[in-house]
Amino acid sequence: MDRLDLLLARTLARRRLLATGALGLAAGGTALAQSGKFAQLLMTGGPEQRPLTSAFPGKGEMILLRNRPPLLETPMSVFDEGVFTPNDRFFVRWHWADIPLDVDADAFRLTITGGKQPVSLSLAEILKLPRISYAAVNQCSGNSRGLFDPRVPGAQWAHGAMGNAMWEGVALKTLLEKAGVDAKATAVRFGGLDKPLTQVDTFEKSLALDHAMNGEVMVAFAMNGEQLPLLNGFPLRLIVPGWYSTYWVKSLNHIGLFTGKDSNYWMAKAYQIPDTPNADVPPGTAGFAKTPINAMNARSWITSAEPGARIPMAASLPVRGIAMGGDTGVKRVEVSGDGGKSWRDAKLGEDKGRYSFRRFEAEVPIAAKGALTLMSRCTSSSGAVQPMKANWNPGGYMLNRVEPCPVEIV
Ligand SMILES: Nc1nc2c(c(=O)[nH]1)N[C@H]1C(S)=C(S)[C@@H](COP(=O)(O)O)O[C@H]1N2
Ligand SMILES: [Mo]
Repeated sequence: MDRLDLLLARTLARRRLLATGALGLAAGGTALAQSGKFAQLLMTGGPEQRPLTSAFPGKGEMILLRNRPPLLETPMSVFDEGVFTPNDRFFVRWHWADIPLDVDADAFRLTITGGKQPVSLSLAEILKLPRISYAAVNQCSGNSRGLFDPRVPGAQWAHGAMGNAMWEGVALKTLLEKAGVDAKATAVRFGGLDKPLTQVDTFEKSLALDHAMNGEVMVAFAMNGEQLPLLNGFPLRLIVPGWYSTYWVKSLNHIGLFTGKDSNYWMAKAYQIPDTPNADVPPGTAGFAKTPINAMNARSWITSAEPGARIPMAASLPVRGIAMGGDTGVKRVEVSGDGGKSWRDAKLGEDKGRYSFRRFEAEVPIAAKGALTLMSRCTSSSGAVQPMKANWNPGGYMLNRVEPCPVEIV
């Protein structure tokens, strides 16, 4: 057994343990719910809780959705601790089970084809190139899919399939210029070290040439000042700031310039959204015009209170959270303590750049004991406002409604 298999076997053993515990919970009492071994969730139709695991290499306590290929979600409490998501709590998502378990950093090469000359670069050579660095949110297209109503198939994430990091690497433009961009090229394809186990398309994504050459798209080797964790794409990954992380190809080892349309499954068939404002169609709609998913939308979450929290009565309640503008900055965050009837402006935290999370805080006055619903609403720098009503599409992409956080004042 290799290293990761051993670790995954431990995860499975632990999962069995948790399942036994869950039976205990059903039979008699709430002790286990307080043991900290489950994350509580707010999904129509459940599950109401999911097991937490610390068994994956380089990862602390994560919400376990699937062992292999791994789907690990960040608990919401992590986002309350700072504007950046620590590497060991950063979510993990792979499509195919044959993921890199070990990478020989000396033998590794990044190849670039389709340019004026083929290029093959070692990590040592890449580390000598001019560097760029910025903060950016990495968010799965299907983040919050488990909250779709009616429900849709796909990974049933709550809100933790996202994270914010300070990325450092080389501008893709610098690398493409090394290869020499042919006048005929119109797009750039990206592939990594992971492989499907059957005869299906490898996970590859592509970007239009002008997007790839914008000087911001990055081939990153560092995240929050450290090398990338293996599960987050060591040694190199693509960063496409402002766009969903399906484009952020991990363990990137091949870049290809090409002409024409990309017919790979992952561009032509998967990750298609309705070509409507905010990818929104009435539930059940079929046969609409589609387009590949692209830029993210504005979102915000209250992180200082979990849904269902019991909070002691006081004149006012301090509320904290995080917001993102999508592919632009955060202009404004408002907070409500009455389920969206009235709003007050929150104070914004330090601006870490347009692609970063931005923290916010506010004081919500409390009139009386009892149930109340906290909410936050982000307005992006380009004026987009989070909708009160959820957008819907059959892929479960781009949910960004104002999230209710029901609490009990006692
Ligand atoms: N090589 C490779 N890169 C990939 C994927 C993959 O399956 N293989 N999944 C993508 C998707 S859909 C997501 S959400 C992000 C997840 O990034 P993370 O695991 O670092 O959080 O990686 C993207 N890059
Ligand atoms: Mo994703």
